Amino acid sequence: MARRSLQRVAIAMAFVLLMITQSRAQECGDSTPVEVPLVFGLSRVSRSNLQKDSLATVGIAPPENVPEVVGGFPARRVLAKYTALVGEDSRGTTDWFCDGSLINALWILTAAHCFQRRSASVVRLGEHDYSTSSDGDRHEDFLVGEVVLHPEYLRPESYHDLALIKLGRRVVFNSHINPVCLPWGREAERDLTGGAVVITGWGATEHGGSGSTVLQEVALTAFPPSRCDQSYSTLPQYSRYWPRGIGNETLCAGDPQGGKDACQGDSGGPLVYLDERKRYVLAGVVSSGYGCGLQEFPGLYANLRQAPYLRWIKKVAFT
Ligand code: 4AZ
Repeated sequence: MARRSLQRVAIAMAFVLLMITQSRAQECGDSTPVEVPLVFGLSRVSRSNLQKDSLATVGIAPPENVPEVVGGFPARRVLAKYTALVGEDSRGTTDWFCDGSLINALWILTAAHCFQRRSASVVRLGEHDYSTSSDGDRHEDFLVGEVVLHPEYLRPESYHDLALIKLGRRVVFNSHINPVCLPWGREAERDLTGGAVVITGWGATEHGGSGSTVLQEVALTAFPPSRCDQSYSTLPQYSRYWPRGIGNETLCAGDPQGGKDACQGDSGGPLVYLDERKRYVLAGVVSSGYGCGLQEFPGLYANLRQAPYLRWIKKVAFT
C-alpha cells in the first residue's frame, strides 16, 4: 500500500517536472506556441520598393505565368519569434526591404545583397502583421548599430550572401521574441536532403507582386545542390552569378511540384528545420533564385551548415 502511494507521488512529481520544463521558454529555437489576445480592426499599408537586386529582377526576365503566392499562408506566431524585419527610414516612413533572423541578444543574420542599394536603420522583432498595431503582437524596434558583410561576398557573384546586423541595444527575450538556434557542432552534420524545411518572410506572394504585410510561412523540401546546379547552369547568366557552379555553400530548396518558394523581399530571411528536441534550427538564409515557385528552379539559400560560415558568425557575433 505504502509502495503504491509512493509510486503515485513519484508519477505526480514527474508530471509536474515535465510541465515545468515544457513551459519554460527554450534559450533558442523555442517552439512553444504564442498566445495572443483576440483583437478587432485592421488597417493596411503597402510595402514599397522591395529589394530588387536578386537574380529574379536583374539580368534575366523570368517567364510569365509564374505560380502564385509561392504557396504560403499566414505564419504560425511561433515562427515570428525569430523572424526579423530589416528597414530603412526615409521621409518619415519605414521601408521594410529585407528579412533576417534573430540569432542572439545583439545580432541579426541576413543577406549581404540586401545592402547593395539600401542601408538598414531599424530592425523590428516580434512582428506578425506590420499593417496593424492591434493584432496582439508585441513588436519592438531596434536601431541598427553596425552591419558586417561576409568578407568574401563579391557581387555580382551569389556566393557568401551573408551579413550580420548588430543592434543598438540588447534584446530582452520574451514569449514573442526569442532567437533561432544555429547548427553548431554535430547539428551541421545531419543530412537534410529530402527533408522538410520551413521558410518565413514578408516578401512578395507572387513573382513581380508586392510584399505581404502578414508574415507568411511555407514548407519546402531540401534538395541536393546538384539539382539547382543542373537547372541554373542552363541560364545565360550562370557564369556571372555562379562562376564556380552551385555547390555545398548553397542550399537548394523548393517543392517537388513547384509553386512554393521564397520571393522578392524575403531575402535575408530564415530557412529552418525542427530538431529532435523540437527546437527551430537555422539551416539557410534566403539569397536568390530564378522567378518564384518555378518547379525547375528551386530557391537558393546560403548554406549555414558550412563550417566556415559558422566560424565567421561565431567570430563576429558570439565573442
Ligand atoms: C529576392 O529577390 C528573391 N525564388 C529571393 C528569393 C527568390 C527570388 C527572389 C527565390 O529577394
